[in-house]
Amino acid sequence: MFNKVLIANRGEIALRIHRACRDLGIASVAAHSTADAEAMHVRLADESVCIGPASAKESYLNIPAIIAAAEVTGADAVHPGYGFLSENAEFARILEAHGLTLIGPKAEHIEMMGDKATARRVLGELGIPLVPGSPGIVQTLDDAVEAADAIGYPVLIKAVAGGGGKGMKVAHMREQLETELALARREAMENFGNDKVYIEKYLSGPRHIELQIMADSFGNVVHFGERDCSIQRRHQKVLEEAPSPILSTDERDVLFSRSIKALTQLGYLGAGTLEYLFEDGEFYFIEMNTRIQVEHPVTEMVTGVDLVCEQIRVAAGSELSYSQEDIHFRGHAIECRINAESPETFIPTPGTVTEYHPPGGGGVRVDSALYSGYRVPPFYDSMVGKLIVHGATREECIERLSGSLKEFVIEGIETTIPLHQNLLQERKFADGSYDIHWLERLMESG
Ligand code: MV4
Repeated sequence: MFNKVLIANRGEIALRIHRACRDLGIASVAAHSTADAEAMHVRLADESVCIGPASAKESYLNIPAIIAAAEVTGADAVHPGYGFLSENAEFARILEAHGLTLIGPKAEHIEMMGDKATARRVLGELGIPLVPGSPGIVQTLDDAVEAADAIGYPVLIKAVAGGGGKGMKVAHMREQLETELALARREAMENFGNDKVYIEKYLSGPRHIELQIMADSFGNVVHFGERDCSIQRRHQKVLEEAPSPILSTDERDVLFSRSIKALTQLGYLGAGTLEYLFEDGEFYFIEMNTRIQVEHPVTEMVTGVDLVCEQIRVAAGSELSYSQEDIHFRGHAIECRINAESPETFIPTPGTVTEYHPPGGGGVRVDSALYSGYRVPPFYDSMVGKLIVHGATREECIERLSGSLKEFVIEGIETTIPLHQNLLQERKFADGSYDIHWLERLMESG
């Protein structure tokens, strides 16, 4: 096992990683920016090193500074959390060249899944169901027309380097293809410095259902069930739940066994998430994430497994602590992402938290690095906490969640807590019949 882990992240996930290290008897090092000198995880970590100024580019994305921090503190491994360098294959290779272990997948798999067209091809070849689409990237307008005619309109043009919906354009008919192709390419170039695109059949009202998996270096791959992440706005997830309220056991079993088989054949290592769209009773793979995700706690609540501890164990070369038969699913969990934003306009609201009182009680978990007197800096993502609630049934979970939101006091800054309170009152949420566009349309109409 590692002696010391460097945490190359901030906020609630940095604190989450610190706690996992503490539970495993591993010392932690907080590598932080000047803006985060007063952060909770910096206070709690065994050591801390300032790696640069507030700008993420010069701190949390500064590879030489992070390597230097690991070397001067004698860390054996680096946990990148989510975002920042967590899916950067070059970072993975540089760590290895310095004799440091990345708590994450192999560089080759980070790279493979970072190219969405390659991920699609490889997982398709391994028997994962795909959305009908172009065989690979589309080079010319003729290629695009040919692919779109074969699969039928509407089609979606996607950037291979994509994510977050950038460089994604719908074409409803052949006449729109040239314009939308050019727009998608330009947006992809501006955002990712790569204008390669591919084409898929556009699904009009799917659910976003993802599968949590974990693999060790002995060839064992297990799954921890699915999360339904369909409640989103502008490609930002708002609320996630496990299990999905709409899946049958049969639909689950087929998907899970195929996913495990594919990742076993791939020789995958560490935590991973297979993202699927689900429409009319069918699953279609879209992307694979090679990191621990924001919403991992809902899976932890229904399985009782500490996924970050498992991630650290397998990175250190230990065997997974669970075989598939040891993983049991109990009840229902929902996570509400709490952002320092106006609940109406979603404009970020950094500033000082004057009063902080998190909810508690059985089945209630709060992952947040906030405290009374903490100043939320304006430089980073606006998510300041997650409220995760478990119940024996979905109904019990929603009741408990509603009470916990009422209990939650964050004063001095506006947060999205009222948005969640309103969301829970909606009939479409209560009956679980929403799709990925539902929240956005609700907010436009209201
Ligand atoms: C799709 C789709 C419909 N059809 N692919 C959006 C971001 C990227 N990760 C994948 N995305 C989508 N891919 C096909 N073939 C609709 C979306 C999509 C979406 C997916 C998941 C969660 C929220 C979404 C919001 C808008 C569009």
